[in-house]
Amino acid sequence: MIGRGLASGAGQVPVVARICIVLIASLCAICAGDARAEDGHALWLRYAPLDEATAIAVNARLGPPELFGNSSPMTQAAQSELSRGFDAMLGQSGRGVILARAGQLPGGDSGLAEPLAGLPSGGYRIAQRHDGRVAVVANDDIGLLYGSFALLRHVASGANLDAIDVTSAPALPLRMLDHWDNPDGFVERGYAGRSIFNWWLLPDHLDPRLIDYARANASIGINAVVVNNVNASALMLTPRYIEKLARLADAWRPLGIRVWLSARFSAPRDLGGLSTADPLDPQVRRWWKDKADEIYRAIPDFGGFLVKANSEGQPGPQDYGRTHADGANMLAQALGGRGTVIWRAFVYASGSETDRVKLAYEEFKPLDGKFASNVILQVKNGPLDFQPREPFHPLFGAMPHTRLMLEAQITKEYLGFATHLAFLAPLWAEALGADTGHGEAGRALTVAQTLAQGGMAGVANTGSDRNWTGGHFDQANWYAFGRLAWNPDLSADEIAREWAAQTFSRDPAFTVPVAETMVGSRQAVVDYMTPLGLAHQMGTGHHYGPAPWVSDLSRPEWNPTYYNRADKSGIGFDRTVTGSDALAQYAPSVAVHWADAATMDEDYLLWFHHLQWDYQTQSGRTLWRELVARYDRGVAAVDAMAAQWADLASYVDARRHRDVADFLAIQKREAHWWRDASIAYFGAVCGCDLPPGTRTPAHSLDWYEAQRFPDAPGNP
Ligand code: BDP
Repeated sequence: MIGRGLASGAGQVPVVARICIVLIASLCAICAGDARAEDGHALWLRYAPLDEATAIAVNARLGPPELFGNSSPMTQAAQSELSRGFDAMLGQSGRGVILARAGQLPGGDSGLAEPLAGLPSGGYRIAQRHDGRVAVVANDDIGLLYGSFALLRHVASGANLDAIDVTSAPALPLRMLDHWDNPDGFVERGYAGRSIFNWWLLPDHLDPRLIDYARANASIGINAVVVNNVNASALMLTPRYIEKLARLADAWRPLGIRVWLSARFSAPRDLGGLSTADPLDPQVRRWWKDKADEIYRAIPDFGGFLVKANSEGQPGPQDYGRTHADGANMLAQALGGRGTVIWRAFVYASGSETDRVKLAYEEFKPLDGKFASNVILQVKNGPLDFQPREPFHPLFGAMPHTRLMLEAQITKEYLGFATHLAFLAPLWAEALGADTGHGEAGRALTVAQTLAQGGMAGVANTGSDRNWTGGHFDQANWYAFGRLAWNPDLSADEIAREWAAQTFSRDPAFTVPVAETMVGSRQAVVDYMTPLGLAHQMGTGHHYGPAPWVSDLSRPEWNPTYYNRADKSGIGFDRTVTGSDALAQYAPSVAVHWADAATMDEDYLLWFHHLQWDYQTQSGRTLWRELVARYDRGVAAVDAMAAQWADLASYVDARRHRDVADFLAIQKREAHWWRDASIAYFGAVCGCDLPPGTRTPAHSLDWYEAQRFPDAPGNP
């Protein structure tokens, strides 16, 4: 009401008086540290006012907000978001949009619903009615919610509504965030402060941030949240925590988000007092069934369990001589038709001198077809571990009788934490668009297509930092994850542009160059950290900074030297038939592209091949010189990003501009450090001189090797 009064009365107040009111209001806002000041908290939902011409054009397509049919908590959430967004963007309240369920459109508009026939849940159409006004139409209420957010996104990105006609539906059923948050508030691999979940105060107090978090998720189509770490505490399954979780589930339901739990496989022992957690033991099965019943009594739409089993010390069915399928199916039976088990494929055995990247395939491929219908296998995008670049995981396409989910990491454990600007949409798009080579009759079968019965999970990058994600540009990764899980065909550039327009400025003089930089930023990280297909060269435990020399860790596959295999004669991991033959896990039509070092995409060169230092790469340079050139290219790209950002100061509010500039300065320093330390080490190993004209590392190799960071964040 206050907003409406000010807006409608404004016309009667003399101009000078209006200017004074605005000035006084701004001063008060500054003095009071106004929460509306730009600190990044509003994410891409900040709904900045439109310029006058666009506001008039948009306004012409709106009318009094209206809902055809009965209201529900979900349609109320949609309507409240529409008012919030349009009030802020148009500077006045009262105008809005018609929301209509397909069957409830008035006669003259019934054709609007035609394209919705057969669309999956959540699909919507935004189009003009017979009178020119805009309507959001959907088969279900969640579609109305998503359509409302899509309409706001459309307008907030700077487009007008004159010819709008958009029909869209989610490509993948599950679009999930996985939080690696512990009950005590620590976030494993978190770089944005403590957990957003204050379990201690739940269920009595629900932080309003958790509603904003759910709005942000709903705005990009995320519909599932695993609230706790895969390295799970059994505490989360106790009655006390189920009550807390129920409060969260109630709060998020109107925004279309279901809660899920990471389940500790040994819970029947840890909590139930049983002597075993053997999945074939009747008492164990009973315990899980009772636990599931207890959860569903409190949370009727509970999503299900995510399980990390027999991996990195976690308990699992193999502790009892059972298979992963035995474990997953036991939990699936406990949930029954009510929910789903998501079983992680991220496993690797200790001690063996085989190739770690082969292990998940070896373990799970034989189990194809053995999982219950409510089990989904969750596979990381690549076969190693969320590296800056990896080939896609060979399990995609190789498990035709198993529902699959792709796991991506939004938090940047291996890409410079929250401080490096690395837009991950290109990384995910690369994986999603890869042809697995398992299509029928020579047709392509992309990784994204193999997820049609599963979905995509992203390890969340949120925390208690005011801007949620530590770095402002890290918000773009949360955003891009949701957008790609909704539509894996979206281009990274498109996502970057719409995000930048909503988050910073709609001016194409800003969005175009910024999107271009964002799209190139991931390759920059690859170049200054792990060029030419190198992987896992990060510092021990915390994974901060370069450590290609580390070779003394107890498990062979924890050592960077295991992956770079650099010695006097050459560098790289031979995964061809003369080496580990991991290549054979891919379909022949795919493997052939990586088999020949001379013709392959050199971004994967040292992932698949061990080559002499004087091997001639496709540029004509020797391998050593090419490596140095790639490190230099990465460093130069970061220098250019920092310079570009300085030039764009006039488009961004001072505080966020400074925040980003500070982080870019850190990234610049660390990119140089990565390059210098890596060149110092590899140069020493091969006994190679620096190519002429190349900058000498700032310090000695000893200096780089002596760096220690026991205080690096996110390390359990
Ligand atoms: C690794 C992380 C570790 C996770 C593990 C996983 O370093 O903290 O627990 O992945 O995905 O990348 O289970």
